[in-house]
Amino acid sequence: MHKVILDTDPGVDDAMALLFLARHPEIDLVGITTAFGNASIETTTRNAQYLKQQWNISAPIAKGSAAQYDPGRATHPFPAYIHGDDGLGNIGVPDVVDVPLDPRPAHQFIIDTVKANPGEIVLVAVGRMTNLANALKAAPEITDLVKEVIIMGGAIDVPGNVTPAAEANIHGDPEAADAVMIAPWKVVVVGLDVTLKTTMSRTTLAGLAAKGGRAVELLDKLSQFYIDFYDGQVEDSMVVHDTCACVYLVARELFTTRGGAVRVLTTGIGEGKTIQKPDGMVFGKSEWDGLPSQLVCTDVDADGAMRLVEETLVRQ
Ligand SMILES: [Ca+2]
Repeated sequence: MHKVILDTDPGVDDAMALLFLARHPEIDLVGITTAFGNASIETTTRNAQYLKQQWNISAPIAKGSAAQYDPGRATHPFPAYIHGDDGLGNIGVPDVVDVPLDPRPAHQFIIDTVKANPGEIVLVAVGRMTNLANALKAAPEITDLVKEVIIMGGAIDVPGNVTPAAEANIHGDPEAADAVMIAPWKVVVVGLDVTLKTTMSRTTLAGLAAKGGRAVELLDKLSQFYIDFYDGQVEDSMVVHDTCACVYLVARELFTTRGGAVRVLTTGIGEGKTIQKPDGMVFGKSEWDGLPSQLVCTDVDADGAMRLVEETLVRQ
């Protein structure tokens, strides 16, 4: 059984990831921590509460930071044109959802849960890395206690999606992402190199909704706005970014990986770019030297991954 904390900014593709984790039989979702990114922290937290309520998810929710890791960094505008003004495809989520929050801030929830389950917790982070970096800063000893960190973010050998250099989750808080990459724990980077290959068509999603009950019907409804956005890139389909990272957790044999230290550029025109120094390649002295070797995903069996996603979403 994989004990997982999902750090998330719901977010349409976050919603699918949450349902995947909740329905996969080998995953024990022990906590949900919220990040800002697809929308404000108020909105993403309310959305997590709404999805927990609608999907009867037992895991507690802890609200994340409203500010970047580096307090001097200005916030980028939220991408309402991708996820809707409400962050869930403009389906009319109530302003207030009566689901209690854990009293602790997200980073403290992460620290306490990791310390209570030494060596067992996998952190799956599918938003900006702010909460993970705050947890590292407050309790650096957790690096010895976390089993693995799997992130959706970055673009290693491919262009970014918010600039030619940078992917959105990294670009939104680059100092936080760099802190996560260089910490002495095991990080797996599931970035655009692979997530752009995992897509789900509107027709497939509708078919899943027809056999997956009310939970998948809601997922289908809230995904329509996002599919409309992605229609220019992949015909009548959505890119399954965040769920792709969750697939790695249970089916890593579907992925090709490469080891090596990873750094994130925090200034200049490449701000938010993720760069790996592949293990075994020889360079001159660099800012990658002596840092932990992390795994980046360079390829995926997309058909196999999407079969697993489809099977899992319709489990009752
Ligand atoms: Ca996300």
